[in-house]
Amino acid sequence: LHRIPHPPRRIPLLGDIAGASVRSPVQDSMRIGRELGPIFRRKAFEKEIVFVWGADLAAELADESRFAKHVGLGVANLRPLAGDGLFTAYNHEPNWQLAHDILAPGFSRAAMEGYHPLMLDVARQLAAHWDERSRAGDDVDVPGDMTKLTLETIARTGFGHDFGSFERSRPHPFVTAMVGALSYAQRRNTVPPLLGPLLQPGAAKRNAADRAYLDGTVDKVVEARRKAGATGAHGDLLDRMLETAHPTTGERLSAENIRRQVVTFLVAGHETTSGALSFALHYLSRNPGVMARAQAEVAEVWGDVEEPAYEQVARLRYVRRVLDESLRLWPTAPAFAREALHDTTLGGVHPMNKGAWALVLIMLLHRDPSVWGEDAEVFDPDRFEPKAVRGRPPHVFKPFGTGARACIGRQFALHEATLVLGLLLRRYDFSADPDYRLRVAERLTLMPSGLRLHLTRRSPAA
Ligand code: MNH
Repeated sequence: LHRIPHPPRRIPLLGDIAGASVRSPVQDSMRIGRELGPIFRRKAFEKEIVFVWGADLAAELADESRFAKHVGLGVANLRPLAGDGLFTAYNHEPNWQLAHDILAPGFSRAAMEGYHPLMLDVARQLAAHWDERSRAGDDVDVPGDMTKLTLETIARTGFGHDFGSFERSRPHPFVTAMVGALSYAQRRNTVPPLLGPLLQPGAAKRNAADRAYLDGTVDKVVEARRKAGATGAHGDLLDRMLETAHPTTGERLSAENIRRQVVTFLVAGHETTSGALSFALHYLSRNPGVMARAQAEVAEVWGDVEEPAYEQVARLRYVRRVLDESLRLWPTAPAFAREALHDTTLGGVHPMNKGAWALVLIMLLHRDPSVWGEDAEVFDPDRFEPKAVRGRPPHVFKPFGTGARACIGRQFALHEATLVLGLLLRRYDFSADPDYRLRVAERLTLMPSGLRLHLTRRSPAA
């Protein structure tokens, strides 16, 4: 460990807490990591974490023959809520493979085509809401509305449930409880359990209430489907969870595991996509040239059809690059942890015992100048032109994690987000308040805060 640099002012017992905030651990680490280099460590109280962001070291950690997902920190802190659900399961827990095999077909191309009409419905609901705002001359609350959209999308496509988000002026209580649970899990990374009650009295009790609310919602969703008869006719994620046996072993998910999967998918299935859409809209509003190119592409690919077909979304290559570039600068799930499968040496110099782990800071990996150039901080979707992508080494763009435990919802998120951006780009020009400075809120995930945009309706034929 002594080879790995840490911040210079280390305080006995407290660790590297000078200038650190429990509200922005990722952005603090990014600042510190830039100073200390591609591998560094930070200590909060008794807990020390090794961070990695250099492209070479991160590529080594992506080697599945040497490393695997580590369930630690924020992911482990979500275990009381998400248990052995897909995201929080330990690699060795049998329910991971079982649920993965049962649910993977729910993310096939055929499944996406099936979700497409429902995704379009939700996107149209957002457009109706934004039309109303723009007619009234009001700005729109981007993260708030993107969260309404993505929550409705996963709830309706996956579970046949309508939260009625667009009929509310305030966030749905499900979202409030989820943000509470995520923030609590994040705080527990830095504040030791014994100090928690002193620093934040009542937090544990509020967290128990948030969890109870989330569980209660899940139970109602499952109960409604059981009553309606889960005949497999919906063909959605909930039908798969309730009705489908493992293709080879015939085994099924238990009722308790289904609860954990439903809450996992309702949370993982919307929060990060909402952030990705919000950052993309931020960059579009700041880069009129990019916006114009994206609008021209939508006009070319969609023509004047009111309802884009499934394939017409996949063909929005430039819009997709806008999304990729937004996820490069602000990967909304900003870190993942990797543990050694056996004793090994990282980068030829850092010995790791079996089970030792490190956290990959995706945001800094995505800004490593040795890969992305000296202008790595600049937003430029052309970095994702096929030729440019081929010129880069593998494992340098990891917004969806890596290996067997990478994101199962990647295609779902990309299809949904591309569809929505296409629809919005066709309908509006976006402009930002010139005084707005991007601020990023952290709650395990990243979300621009206070982002509002002004909309100008484009002529419908455009
Ligand atoms: Mn998603 C795992 C990022 C959208 C469901 N997701 C991961 C991981 C990252 C990630 C990173 C790996 C975490 C780790 O190694 O510990 N996910 C994203 C991002 C978006 C996203 C940036 C949107 C943009 N995720 C979605 C959507 C769904 C989803 C949409 C569901 C519909 N993600 C999951 C699940 C896992 C996961 C489930 C856990 C997979 C596994 O371990 O088998």
